[in-house]
Amino acid sequence: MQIRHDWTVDEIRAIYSQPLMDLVYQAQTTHREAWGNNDVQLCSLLSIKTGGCSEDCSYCPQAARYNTGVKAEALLSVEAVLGCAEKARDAGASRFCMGAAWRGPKGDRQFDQVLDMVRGVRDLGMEACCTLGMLTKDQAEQLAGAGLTAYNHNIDTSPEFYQDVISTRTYADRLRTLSYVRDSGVDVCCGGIVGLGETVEDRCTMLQVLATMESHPESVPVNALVTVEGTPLQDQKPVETIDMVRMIATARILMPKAKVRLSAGRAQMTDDAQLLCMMAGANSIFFGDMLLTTANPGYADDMALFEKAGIRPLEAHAQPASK
Ligand code: SAM
Ligand code: DTB
Ligand code: SF4
Repeated sequence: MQIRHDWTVDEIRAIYSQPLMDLVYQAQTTHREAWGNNDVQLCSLLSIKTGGCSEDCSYCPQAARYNTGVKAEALLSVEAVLGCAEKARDAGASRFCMGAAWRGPKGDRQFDQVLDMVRGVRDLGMEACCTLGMLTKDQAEQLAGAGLTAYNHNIDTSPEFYQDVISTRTYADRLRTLSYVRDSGVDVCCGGIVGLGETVEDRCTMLQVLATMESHPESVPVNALVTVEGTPLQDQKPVETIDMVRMIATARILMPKAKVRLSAGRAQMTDDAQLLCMMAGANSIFFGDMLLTTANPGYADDMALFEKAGIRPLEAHAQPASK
């Protein structure tokens, strides 16, 4: 199948805004052609370093400057993290994602600990993913050397809206880290958030940034804003299901071979809404009771949903069917 990297915002807006049934049909058709199955990747997410972050991302409960009730904690030990990873593997996770509330890794000692975590997760037979904030070229290469499968670093929204959401770093900073990750040979996991107060134009522009990268990200997380009291975005109105479906379907059509992840916000959605997102092309989720600091649906509920819908977990290192 033809993979395009020259999408215009006009084309993307036309896809995003078409009648919902046509959009879902197009997305589902693309999904079947690219993936040849309806398996869904199960990723386990662990906060290895919680709270106390120096950045001012206006959605985030972990920014030190907002009073959200999230306490700053130290980096977890390698043993503690690998214990969680083993449990996640036994529960069916094929990917283990480790998140740190950092602007970027600082200090060699802590970074070395993270490298040990990555090696340990790979030794357990799982894919390993990290999200540690901004990286230097050297850090990206060291993560690659430790066997990291993917690095998560979101652009969150459009370049135009970005500075309304975050002031302590720039869009260019984000893109630089992403290029270091790409060049290191580690897979890129990059997406954004719906519900920050952005326009449809911002959403389409964000998707254009992703879909015109020289290589599309291997994973595209689509998060629905989880409103947390104490953050500047605490009073945003809940994201409508139809907006998540449009965003996921459009991402699927533009980037057929990416794993499109229905990420934050599932705990606030009904089962039916989640299934609609999967029908629109989402083929990855975080499972387990917690995201980083907020709730996720329970394990038993997720397994019951998969069972009822006949959805199987995607195997580790699965590739799209069409080359
Ligand atoms: N500190 C690192 C960074 O910002 O890159 C890694 C962790 S950060 C929590 C990872 C991503 O989680 C953010 O880029 C954002 O897209 C998402 N996120 C954080 N808080 C969220 C919220 N309240 N609702 C939805 N997504 C959120
Ligand atoms: C991503 O795109 N979503 C995840 C993961 N990457 C690291 C994080 C969601 C965080 C939701 C808010 C919280 O639990 O703190
Ligand atoms: Fe820090 Fe990441 Fe939260 Fe921003 S999103 S405040 S960088 S933890």
